[in-house]
Amino acid sequence: MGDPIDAIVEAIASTAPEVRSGLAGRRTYQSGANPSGEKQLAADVYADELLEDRLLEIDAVAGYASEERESVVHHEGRYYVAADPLDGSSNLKSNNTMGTLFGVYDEPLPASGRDLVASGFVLYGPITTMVVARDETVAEYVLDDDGTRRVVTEDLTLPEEPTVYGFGGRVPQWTDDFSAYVESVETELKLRYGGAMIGDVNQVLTYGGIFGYPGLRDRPEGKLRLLFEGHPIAHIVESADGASSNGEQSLLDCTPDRLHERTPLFVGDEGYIDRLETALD
Ligand code: AFP
Repeated sequence: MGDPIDAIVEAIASTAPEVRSGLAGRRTYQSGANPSGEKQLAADVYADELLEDRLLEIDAVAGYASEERESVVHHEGRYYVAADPLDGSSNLKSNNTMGTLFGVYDEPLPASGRDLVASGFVLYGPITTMVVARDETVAEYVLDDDGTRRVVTEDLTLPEEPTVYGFGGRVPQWTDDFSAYVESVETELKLRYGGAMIGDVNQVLTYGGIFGYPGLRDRPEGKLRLLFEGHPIAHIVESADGASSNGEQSLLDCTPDRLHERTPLFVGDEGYIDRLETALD
């Protein structure tokens, strides 16, 4: 039997051409909402069902959970996959970047970030790329239309010189401490915020810097989901010699009580993350 984690990564890579070709006809909202109360695009549900089908075909997959469904679908196996099938799907209407984000856990869900054995994302930009983190190494691939994965960077690490930043949430909703921190950052770095975390974090992986979605005045828990967004993106950035935080500690040291639990989320250059934690202390 081949490497089960590689089989999981390959299954996700192989859905990419079908997801991409299925987007144009699925830009309308379905009735109903996901467990976080957000409207679901037809594309969200389509990508979710495709991932479920492909992943549950793999013997080693013991469970599949996603941002678009209430609970874990259980199966015989060892690894649990948690996914955000279409991160940034509200960008589909305006034809901007989106992606698929996933984490592979070695424990039943919800689990700690330290139980991740692999993570990654597929980025639907001008081209389709895939980033995979495993064994403290991050690799970047280009995905061809037939789903073939070609490695372009074998050991991706954050550039030493940070150049970009991006923070979510409306400015009046930022706490005073966070606003003061951003005032210092914006004098040093260039703004890059596109509304899809995967696209914005790929800016940070490529040019160095920091991305975050803070806790807000009326929503101290923030917007993004710890299991489906926080853990995998933290695992990728920390494996690329960067850092992550919920404002106090690494996101990988956080264990959600509920599947769809939200968290403040920050990833990027270690120096900027340290300064953030000091500012919010
Ligand atoms: P959607 O998947 O609903 O488009 O949300 C995208 C996202 O989860 C994350 O990718 C973005 O960083 C963030 O939300 C954007 O939130 P704002 O629309 O509040 O900027």
